[in-house]
Amino acid sequence: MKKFGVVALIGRPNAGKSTLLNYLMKQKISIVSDKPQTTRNQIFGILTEGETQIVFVDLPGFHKPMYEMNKAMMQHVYDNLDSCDLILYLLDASVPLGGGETYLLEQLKPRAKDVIVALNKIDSIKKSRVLPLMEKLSTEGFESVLPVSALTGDNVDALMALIRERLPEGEFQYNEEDYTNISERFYVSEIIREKILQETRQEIPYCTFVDVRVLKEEENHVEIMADIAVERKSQKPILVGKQANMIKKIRKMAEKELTEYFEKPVELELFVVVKKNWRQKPQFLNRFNR
Ligand SMILES: Nc1nc2c(ncn2[C@@H]2O[C@H](COP(=O)(O)OP(=O)(O)OP(=O)(O)O)[C@@H](O)[C@H]2O)c(=O)[nH]1
Ligand SMILES: [Mg+2]
Repeated sequence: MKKFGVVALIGRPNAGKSTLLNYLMKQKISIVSDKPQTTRNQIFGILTEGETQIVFVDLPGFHKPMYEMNKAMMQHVYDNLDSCDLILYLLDASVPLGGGETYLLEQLKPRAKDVIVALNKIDSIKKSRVLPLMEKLSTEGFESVLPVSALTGDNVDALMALIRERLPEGEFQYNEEDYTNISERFYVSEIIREKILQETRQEIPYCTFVDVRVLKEEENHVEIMADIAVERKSQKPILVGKQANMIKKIRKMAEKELTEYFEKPVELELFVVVKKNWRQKPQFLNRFNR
């Protein structure tokens, strides 16, 4: 008897959804950073093991949208909440329960029976904090609650067992060798964006957008040219840095990781361009399948 199901990863920004996706998939699919709102699209990790196929959908963190871009991000969340078979709700147990989290909990209550709650980051907290949280969630109607660490993998096996058990019966919807919905070009743009997120601060991580214009894989090397768009002229010198130090560092870091990914030397050229207020223009989003 085959099982197939779509599991949506829902949670506040920074809860560890992408970290967990990568852990479950045993490979990097989705970028991670210590800044909120890292993930902007819906990114599938398709896990086929024996008679079971699970589509984990990594999603943007649940937040109040201020720009058109953020509205599109939240639309992915709502679409998946409606259509998925199971909701894997990641709650960062290392920070106090805030207003945003409580709001999200309320949104999930009507589907509480389809929700598995993963109390994440237990590697960084005292055990005594977990029990009261579990009790609170259970009084709110969430029956399946598991403390985990997406970073160390602690208890993730138990989480997987629970997911498998709750998965509906059904035929596989993807080929067994498929493991994601994103294109190589999109992955490359995300790796570059990850380095920007790691290296820059204040508004720069949020106002940048990466567009890979050239991706040419030759026999012995890979040539990549990418634009990094910022929203205003004044942001350009910040991203470039003194004597171009910032952009050079971003390039080196991305080149290193992409060289490992392609298993051959990568030459990366980055161009910082201004695309005025692009976050208000939805056409810049959803380019991940080309
Ligand atoms: N200590 C600890 N840190 C974690 C754990 N899981 C994730 N993190 C860290 O939390 C931060 C956010 O992780 P992400 O996986 O990017 O979080 P996300 O939920 O995908 O965030 P958005 O894409 O912004 O919604 C990163 O610095 C991770 O290293 C965990 O189990 N323990
Ligand atoms: Mg993420």
